[in-house]
Amino acid sequence: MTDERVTEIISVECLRVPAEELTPEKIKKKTEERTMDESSKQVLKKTMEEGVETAWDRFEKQQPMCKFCSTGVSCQRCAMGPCRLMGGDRVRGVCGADADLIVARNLLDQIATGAASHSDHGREVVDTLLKTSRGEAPSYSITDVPKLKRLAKEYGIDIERPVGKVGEDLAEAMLEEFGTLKGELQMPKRAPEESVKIWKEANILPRSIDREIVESMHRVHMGVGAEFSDMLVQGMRASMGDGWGGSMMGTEISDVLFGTPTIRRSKVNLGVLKHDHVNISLHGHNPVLSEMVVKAAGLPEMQEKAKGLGAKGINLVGLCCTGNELLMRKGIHQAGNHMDQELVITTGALEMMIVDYQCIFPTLTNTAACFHTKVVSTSPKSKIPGSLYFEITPENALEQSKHMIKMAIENYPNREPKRVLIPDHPMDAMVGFSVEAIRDALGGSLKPLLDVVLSGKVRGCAAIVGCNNPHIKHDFGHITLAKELIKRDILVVETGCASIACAKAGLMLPESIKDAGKGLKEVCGSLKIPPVLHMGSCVDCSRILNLVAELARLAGVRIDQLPVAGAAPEWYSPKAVAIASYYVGSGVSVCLGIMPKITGSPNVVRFLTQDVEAAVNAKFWVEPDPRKAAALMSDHIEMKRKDLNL
Ligand code: SF4
Ligand code: MSK
Repeated sequence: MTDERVTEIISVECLRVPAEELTPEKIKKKTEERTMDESSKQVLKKTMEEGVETAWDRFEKQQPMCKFCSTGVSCQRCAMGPCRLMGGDRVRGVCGADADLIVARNLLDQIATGAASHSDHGREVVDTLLKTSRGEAPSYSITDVPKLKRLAKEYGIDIERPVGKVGEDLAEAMLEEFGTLKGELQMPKRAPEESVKIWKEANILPRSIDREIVESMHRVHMGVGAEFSDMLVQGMRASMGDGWGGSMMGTEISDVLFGTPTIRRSKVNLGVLKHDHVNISLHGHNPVLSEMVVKAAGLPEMQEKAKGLGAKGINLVGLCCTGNELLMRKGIHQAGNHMDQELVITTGALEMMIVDYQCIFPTLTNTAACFHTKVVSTSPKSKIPGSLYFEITPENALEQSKHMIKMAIENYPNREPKRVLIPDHPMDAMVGFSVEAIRDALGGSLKPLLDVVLSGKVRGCAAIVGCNNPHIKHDFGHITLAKELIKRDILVVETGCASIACAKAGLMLPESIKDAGKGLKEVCGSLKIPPVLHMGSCVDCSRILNLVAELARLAGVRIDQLPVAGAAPEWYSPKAVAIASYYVGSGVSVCLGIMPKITGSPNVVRFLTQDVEAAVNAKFWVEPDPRKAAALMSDHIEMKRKDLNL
């Protein structure tokens, strides 16, 4: 390593499973059982033929999973334990905690983790705005000035001043809200007053972003929170600080810095890799890094260097939510979602995977060690053993990106053409449906959308969000649920890995209206848009909050009165738990496809699936069968319509 900015942490080995145990029949069967996506199937088959270990293999090795952990009744919160509630006369931990408390504490811990992850990401984005506005990060610029001014106005900032000054004041006002002494956040005020009133009464209006997360961690300490329902309410308050605070800041300020997404065409699935290009994938969540990598890759000197080593150019592809950010704003092709991350490397055609943070398997470097791929980690929060490490800050991001790209180009001659498998037929997709883009497509207001819902042509809207999880066949939950909902004339909006699943299945093409019900077909057909709209990454679940807030205001009702519902059919992440909690807190009922680890406490289950409704007019359902989930959501939407006399 000649460059001092590059550190190779340690070397790691290729992890292998004994390929000889698998007959062609077994490989075929496993492939069909594991994924629904045709491009993923081809490469997944290759992993088994070559014996490259994947998360599916590790999932199999973990079976049977611990029943105490699966039901949430294990605790290792203190040194008197660990404790497991085994039934009989062993129904309390050493400290005396019962199942209700242990389950509620574990769930609160998860929500706080999810809220912290999103909000820390949001803070980094706002910090980049601050440095950009002060001229300390010259590679970045403020791209959407009108949006900056709209936000500044919302925060009571004088906008009749130079853009840099407005940006600086807005960034400071937002950063202050992470630990504000005001006792409230600004952006929940976007919701109808009547909704905010309910949140106040339910005690779930966040006092600051960090405070709710810290208090959650305090409450889970042994000997603090002892009342399980109090713990769950605190979880909802912390999640509201994420949805209407940290995540919303992440989304809004990413738009200010990098541009508000507009409707555009792109391509998705593992077939977006190219045989004759240097392939680099960008994986994780934060666009602060990836935007600079895109900039650096476009420099003529980089393209020339690639050509000098026999490639036709540089092909950047996205993965997971960093990919979603680039797809929405720049139309950068998307290679796949969560369960595709090892498969991208297994194509044998990837020169470099650059990661920021969240949802990155710590064994990606082991997968890369089976091929010529280099993995580069970039955040001090997320160093990965076996990766190269280029620390990225707003001040150095462009320079560091140039170094990374040079290394990726130099790795191109190391590709082994005989081991390359790039699936054919990348799928086209229409993406970029920010609230602003939807409004523009409708002629400047969301009123036409509200009108078709009120008239009944469109029965309502459903958000499908969240991850992949080997507990369920890859992409099956997302695709099946979306198809079932559009058939029932329900418009679907999506973020995160759910959106990539449906894009890979062709549901984000205007032509997919053929699968929609009559009313939705007519509405989407006249607008030439798909019945499943791509709204971005996981932090962009806040775009969906903005959408429902605006629709509710236009209709003159509360959010919980709208004919809408949410779903996370394949969730795995604590961030998804936080998202589901802030949707329910905001008044949107949510159907989970995977049971959270709460069944050890019937009281916690009852609270979340029934009692919470009395406070916030929304609740959770859990339904692993996406067809049944669609029926549940559709019935709920029809009930809301009836309540509004529609
Ligand atoms: Fe056991 Fe209580 Fe300690 Fe948990 S907090 S490990 S239940 S003693
Ligand atoms: S990447 S949080 S697996 S959506 Fe946002 Fe996908 Fe879930 Fe990560």
